Amino acid sequence: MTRTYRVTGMTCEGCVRSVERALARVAPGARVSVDLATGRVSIENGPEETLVASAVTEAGFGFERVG
Ligand SMILES: [Cu+2]
Repeated sequence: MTRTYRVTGMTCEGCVRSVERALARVAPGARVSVDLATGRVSIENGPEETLVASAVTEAGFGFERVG
């Protein structure tokens, strides 16, 4: 199953990589895609939302649930 979130505060590819790295730590088996322009983050087979949210916010970015 795929869940979509919005991550705020990303301004460059370095931010994208920071988010990807943070998510890889909590979701090693998940397929993660991060779109810099929209802030959309899709996670296939990821962990529960609270883990995603804390990984993103601990990396210094904002987290919003989408849908
Ligand atoms: Cu950046």
